[in-house]
Amino acid sequence: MEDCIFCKIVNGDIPSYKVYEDDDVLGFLDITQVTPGHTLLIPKKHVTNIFEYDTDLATKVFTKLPELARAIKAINSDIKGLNIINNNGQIAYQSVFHSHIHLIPRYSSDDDMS
Ligand code: DGP
Repeated sequence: MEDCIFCKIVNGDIPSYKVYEDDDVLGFLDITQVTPGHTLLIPKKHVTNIFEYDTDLATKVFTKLPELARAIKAINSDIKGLNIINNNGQIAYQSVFHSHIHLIPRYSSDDDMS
């Protein structure tokens, strides 16, 4: 897709800090960093959101989550948890219309429940 920011990242036309890559997916740091290590996992193939996935693509993308989650957690012993968020459609707060999954590490310092 010509005007898609994430397609440009996949193609190397826009720089990104890559944390994971294989033939089907790319993981890179989110530009806004809700917490340090906030990562986006995307299919390299342009699909707008979950409504355009077929089973094969869903398998290729979503099965990578546990491995990527563990890799992010292993970076820093202060990471105690992880939010996984996937917004689909403008009404659901999707702002970039190339499907992406947020992995947001949660640190001991995030704990306001004590
Ligand atoms: P969402 O609201 O779920 O569609 O999240 C889109 C995310 O994409 C948002 O957290 C910021 C991130 N983002 C937007 N443009 C860029 C960019 O050019 N580079 C990177 N690394 N992230 C981007």
